[in-house]
This record gives sequence, structure tokens and C-alpha cells, in this order.
Amino acid sequence: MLDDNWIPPHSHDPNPVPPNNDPALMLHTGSEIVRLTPYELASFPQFMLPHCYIVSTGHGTTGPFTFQGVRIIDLVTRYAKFGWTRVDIISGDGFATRLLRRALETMGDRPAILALRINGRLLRRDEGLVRLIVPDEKEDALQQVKWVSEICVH
Ligand SMILES: Nc1nc2c(c(=O)[nH]1)N[C@H]1C(S)=C(S)[C@@H](COP(=O)(O)O)O[C@H]1N2
Ligand SMILES: [Mo]
Repeated sequence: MLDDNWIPPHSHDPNPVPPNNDPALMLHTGSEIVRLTPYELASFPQFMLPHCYIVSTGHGTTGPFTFQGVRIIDLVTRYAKFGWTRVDIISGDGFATRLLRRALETMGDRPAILALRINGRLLRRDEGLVRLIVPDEKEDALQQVKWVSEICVH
């Protein structure tokens, strides 16, 4: 079991290639497993996140972008009602990050989202669809998990 202070073991060399062709993700709550396609995620309430930058180790800093997608806190509370303390967001290529509940609940108008759109258009698969955006992160995109394939609520 990973602990609260788990830091993703990653070299900062971003993987440019999607690990597979399936953009759907599996949400594990402990009591159920839900498969969510980008199409289904787009039917949930959408949150707009302006003034975002991608600080990419590979391509330098780009932006500002407006990302749009589903708030992690909305997604988790929709399926996991009680007792959770953290959420692991995992890609098919093994890249992952952890978000603590107390952080998710204090992000205000700069929440972590699963982004489906960038500047109004759909994110392409090579851009990470579905891509985690954590606006306040300071780790050069280590929390910008591309190709989210699993969300595990603990
Ligand atoms: N799935 C996955 N997401 C990832 C990575 C990765 O290797 N795999 N690398 C991270 C790092 S360290 C960086 S710098 C950015 C690069 O994003 P870009 O490919 O859009 O430039 O992706 C982040 N997200
Ligand atoms: Mo990075």
C-alpha cells in the first residue's frame, strides 16, 4: 500500500506515446468499479480552468491554456460517498500521482480536473486525453498525468 507521502517515481523524461488506444478509464471505489469513456465524462458538469501553463520537461513552457473537464472532487464524491482520504490517478504507462482529500477540498476555484478540452477543442490522444490538470502544481508537470486509465479512491 502506498503511503500519504508517496511521490511518483519518475525521471521527468515525458513519455510522448500513448500506451494503448483505449481512452476510457476505470474508477475503483473499493466497493465498485466503473468504466468511464471520455464521452461519458463530457456529460458530467464541466469546469473551465483558465490561465494554465504546461511546464514540460520535453517541450518547455507553453500556454496560457484554458482547460475544461470534470473536477476530481465531483467525480470522487459522485461514486465514493464516505471515508475516503486520497485518490491515485494512474496512467496506462505506469505514470501516476496521488491527490489527498484535504488538498482536493481546499483548491477553491483552481481545482484539479480531468481535462477533456484545451482552448475549447478536444484534447488529442497524443496530448494525453484524458489528462489530469493540477493548477497549483510546482513539479514541472509531474502531476499532469496523461492518458489517465485508472482512478483508485482509498
Ligand atoms: N502518462 C504520462 N503522463 C505524463 C508523463 C509520462 O511520462 N506519462 N510525463 C510527465 C512529465 S514529467 C511532463 S514534463 C509532461 C509532459 O507533457 P507534454 O507531453 O504535454 O509536454 O507530462 C507529464 N505526464
Ligand atoms: Mo516533467
